[in-house]
Amino acid sequence: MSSQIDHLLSESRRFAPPAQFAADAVATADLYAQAAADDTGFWAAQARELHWHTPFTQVLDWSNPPFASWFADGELNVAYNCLDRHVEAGNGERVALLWEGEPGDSRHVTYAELTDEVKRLANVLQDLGIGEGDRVAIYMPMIPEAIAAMLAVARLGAIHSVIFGGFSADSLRSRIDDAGAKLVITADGGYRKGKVSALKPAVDMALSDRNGSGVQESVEHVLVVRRGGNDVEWTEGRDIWWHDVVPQASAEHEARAFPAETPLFILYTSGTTGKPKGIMHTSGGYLTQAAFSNRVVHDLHPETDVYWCTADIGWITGHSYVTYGPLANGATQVLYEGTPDTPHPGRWWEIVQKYGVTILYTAPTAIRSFMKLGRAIPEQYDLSSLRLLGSVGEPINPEAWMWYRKVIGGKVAPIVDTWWQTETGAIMISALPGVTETKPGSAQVPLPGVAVEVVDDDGVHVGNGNGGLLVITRPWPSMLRGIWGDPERYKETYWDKFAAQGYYFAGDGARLDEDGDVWLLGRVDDVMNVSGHRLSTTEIESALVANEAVAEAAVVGASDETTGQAVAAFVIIKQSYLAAHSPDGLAQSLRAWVGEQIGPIARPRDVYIVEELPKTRSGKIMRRLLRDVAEGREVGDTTTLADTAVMSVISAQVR
Ligand code: 6R9
Repeated sequence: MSSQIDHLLSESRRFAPPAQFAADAVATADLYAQAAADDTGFWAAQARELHWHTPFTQVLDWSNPPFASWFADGELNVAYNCLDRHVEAGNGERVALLWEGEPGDSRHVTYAELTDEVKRLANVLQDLGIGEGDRVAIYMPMIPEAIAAMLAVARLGAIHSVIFGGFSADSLRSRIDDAGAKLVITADGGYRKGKVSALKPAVDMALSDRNGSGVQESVEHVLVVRRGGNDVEWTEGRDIWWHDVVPQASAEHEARAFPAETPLFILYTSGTTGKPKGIMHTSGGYLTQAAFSNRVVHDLHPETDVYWCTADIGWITGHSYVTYGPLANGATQVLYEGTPDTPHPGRWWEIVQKYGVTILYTAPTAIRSFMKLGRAIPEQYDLSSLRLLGSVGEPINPEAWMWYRKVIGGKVAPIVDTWWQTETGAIMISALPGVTETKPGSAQVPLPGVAVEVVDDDGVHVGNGNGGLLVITRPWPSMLRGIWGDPERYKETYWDKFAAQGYYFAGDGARLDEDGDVWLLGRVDDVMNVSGHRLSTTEIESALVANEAVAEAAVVGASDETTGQAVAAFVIIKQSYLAAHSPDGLAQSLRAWVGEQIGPIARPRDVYIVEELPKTRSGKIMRRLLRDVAEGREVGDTTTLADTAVMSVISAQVR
């Protein structure tokens, strides 16, 4: 690992932005100086780019750390900022969404049309009893109605919880329960990989009395968009078709002003324990930083750019850089429903060509899978419209970075490698295109107004040339305001480790190179990153152990050429099952089981059936040793194991 890092850190290639790009860039070098002189004043100026029904006079209140409030006496409406104000400014005819369905159907939705739809929907939601502070679960494919749903909830001062469409009924239920959602907005199904993938049945199952766990109680209604055309069951009185109520509703709806700290959404993310954390974000600070970062990092010129962020709205990237940032800025963006390789492997590049996409923001895992397929596929399309490329979700290796630049970016487009988290709400570390010389593999520098450090275990700054833990040393507007229903866990997870210094602990390892640029080294806890999606080892272990054949399980993230990390599971099978089933059959059925329990994304790449697991004397599983095995390496130091022979047994079994 360390020789690999040294190799990375000796990366000496630098890429200056093209002169014309720099001349026209949204970001300027003096942003750094302004923010350094007065960071709260800097954020206040960014916040004033939004429309405030009641202007704020307070900026940051950090008198009760780690609970921050920003712009607290100001009032705004998030949906008004994303919609009505663009229409009122005369930009109603500008296209907001260039939507492309997977089968090839398409729709263009202007700002005026989207505003109209959101107003109607807001009236419908209000009639269903949704108001300030109520929670609404959204479980939808990537269709314009999904964006409208988020904005209509926000318009009412209610709180959305978007649940990724790939999650199972169980995951859906636990998230609905934790938030106490009153309403679920879903679709019959959406297109994925060439066929309709049903969504409504998962909602039905989540709300039914399965396993004797009782009928789900908080949900009163399910609002269903027809998209897939698949057959669905119907619960009279509870279920409502969108097309039966939304088009008929009034398009008059006044956006009320809400205090800046009104909760906007909860988004569940994996933690180190099995139970997902409901990360909570509020309105004014979040929208300020999402919009600002989207402008300067993506060099967004809303009048001329065609922007495309490929993330699903089920992830934070979809919240900040599909829904809120771009719409607050009045951008025109592509929204694509399906998978990158359906119906053919050039699908994305066909979309770039069709719409003349100028800014593309995607994940390293996607870039690596295109790399594997070869440059001949993108080379069949005209990608010359692309002028800026972005990367998010995991470290991008220099090889993939260079391929992205050459093959997709025509050897000229700057690449921004953006580090941030569900918790940070917005991009925290990235080059500013047009200002920063970029460096393949490094996320580089904190954004203006953002303060990060790399520290050792005692919170002491390590200095250039050294590695340690990434921390954020000053509060920022889009920081999470807590974990839904669990303020103690919020403190414990993010603030206790460096309580003396008052630093936010991100959970990532990092190094500073000789120039002081930041290189991210991955999670230091038991969270995996598979294709840019965070998965907790513990959550998958719990799912495995819940299978009747399994005695014990340990899960690790093993490096994978395409997905960054892949799930590798080591399981001990109960004797009775071992006798009656083949190991291959067991491994297959456990992979499927995890897929059903959590979702296909969590399905292990490898399931190794073993007799024992490596444990320390205190009973902690040493996952680092299992990672060595899963990555085909020489097994490391085993001296702290209770039984030092166990690793040779495991290695022999795995081979
Ligand atoms: C936005 C998002 C957060 C974790 C984060 C880190 C990893 C994200 C990265 C990156 C290296 C980057 N991560 N961006 N690592 N370079 N540019 O992905 O949020 O799903 O909460 O994941 O992803 O490990 O801590 P989230």
